[in-house]
Amino acid sequence: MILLLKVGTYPSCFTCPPGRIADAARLVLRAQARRKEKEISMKRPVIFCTLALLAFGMLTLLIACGQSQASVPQYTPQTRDFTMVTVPLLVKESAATFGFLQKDFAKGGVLADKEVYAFSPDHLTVYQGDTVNLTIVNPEDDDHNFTLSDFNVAVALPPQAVTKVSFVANKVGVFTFYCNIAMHVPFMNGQLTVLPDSDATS
Ligand SMILES: [Cu+2]
Repeated sequence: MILLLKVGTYPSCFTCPPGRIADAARLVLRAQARRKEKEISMKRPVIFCTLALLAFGMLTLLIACGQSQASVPQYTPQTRDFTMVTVPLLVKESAATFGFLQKDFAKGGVLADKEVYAFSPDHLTVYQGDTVNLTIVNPEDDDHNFTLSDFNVAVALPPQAVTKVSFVANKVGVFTFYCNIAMHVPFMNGQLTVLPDSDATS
């Protein structure tokens, strides 16, 4: 009895003509296609907005870069003139005034085989690209020299004479200049500071 009822529930499945089945299949496919179209049409504005935002971001970045490059003024290198002098600070002659130097200059003393001289001024500051003109006065009766190895500068400073030297400060940094006469090392030195040219315009 139960079997008969079940079979009786689906009599039409076995009696549908093939044309109707094809129509039903077409309807299902069409419905699926419509659903896909709907999904795509719903996603389209999101994709468009994302692309628009990306394009806007890139454009803003390009404009900002262009403006920052355009707004940085270029530094025009200058000519910097300095006058320096060599100065005796604690030398053998000073012992007549400062008695303690007798012991300092003696063998085993803190200034044995040394004398203390200086450049004045001993700090120079320029910008990268500047031409540095130095006029160095040596008023003493001792020989000195001005050595700035980083810029290939090495000039003798004869006694009681004025010596001129020029170079281009073409690299940034802090560089030491000195007199390399053994008796004057390590006391007779100074520093040249070369600032980046961008510092001059900021
Ligand atoms: Cu010297």
